[in-house]
Amino acid sequence: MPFDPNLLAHTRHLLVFTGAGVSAESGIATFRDKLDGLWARCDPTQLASAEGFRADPALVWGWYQMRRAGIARARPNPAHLAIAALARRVPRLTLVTQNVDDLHERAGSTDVLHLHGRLEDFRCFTCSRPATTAVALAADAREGRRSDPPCCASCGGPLRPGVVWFGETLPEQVLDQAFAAAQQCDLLLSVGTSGVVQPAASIPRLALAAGATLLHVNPQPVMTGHPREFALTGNAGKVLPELLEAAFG
Ligand code: BV8
Ligand code: ZN
Repeated sequence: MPFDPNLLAHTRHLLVFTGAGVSAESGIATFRDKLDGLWARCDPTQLASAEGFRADPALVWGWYQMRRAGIARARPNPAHLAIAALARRVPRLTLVTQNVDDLHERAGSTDVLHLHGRLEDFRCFTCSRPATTAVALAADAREGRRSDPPCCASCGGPLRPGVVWFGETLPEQVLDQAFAAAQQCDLLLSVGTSGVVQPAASIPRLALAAGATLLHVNPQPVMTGHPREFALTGNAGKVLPELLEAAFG
């Protein structure tokens, strides 16, 4: 049965849950996409880990520098803009993202809950003291190469990106807010996620269990067969504007 856009038009509390796919049409590679260049033979779950950083800080820091440069060049795409527009059309919207880029914010979304942190935050790997972006970016920003991380001003340890690495716990307060929204929303719009990474991937299931309707937007099949689960198959940059048009005219 197709999704009824009236469910979006009449939602009381909409939870929008996004993954790497929402930034794909901005040119940002997803975690499913093959890595290239220096990192072609690397496993992203290794690179995005404390072990990976400890083993080769310059390789991991260089990977984040390259990703940061790509995000700085990228622009929000129509999917980000449609999600920002939704906040002006529904009574209550909670935006939870697994992404570490700032494209939702640059599209106009506010109060974005970043489950996996943000690329533009930095802290010391040794003493966890926060570091300013300026210090971190002053480091050699040659793209696509190994690059030694800058040193912490107070203990001399290497700086790391303020993201949640595999094997690290998610920010508790953010996760609690996301779980609470999953329990309270009546519609969860899941955009561009493969639903592989835990515990983030449990959020849509939590919403379904609490009685919400779940709508996926993804070019790939992601349905799990629940009666209140629907999918719009296609790229978010095309599907979301069409969905808003169908729901709000
Ligand atoms: C933790 C920041 C435990 C870094 C990221 C069960 C319970 C708990 C943990 C685990 C568990 N099972 C396994 C684990 C361990 C692990 C995990 O989930 N591993 C996976 C690989 C199986 N989880 C963790 O380690 C988490 N930590 O639970 O700690 C713990 C407990 C106690 C004490 C200590 C520790 C931490 C996970 C966070 C990792 N950090 N990001 C960085 O970015 O560098 S996750 C990273 O991968 C991304 O942020 C993103 O969230 C994720 C990739 O997922 P997606 O966003 O879905 O992207 P993906 O590429 O997979 O899919 C893209 C989708 O888009 C596709 O479906 C595609 O079809 C679609 N698409 C493409 N184009 C478009 C599109 N859709 C729409 N439009 C398009 N145009
Ligand atoms: Zn330090």
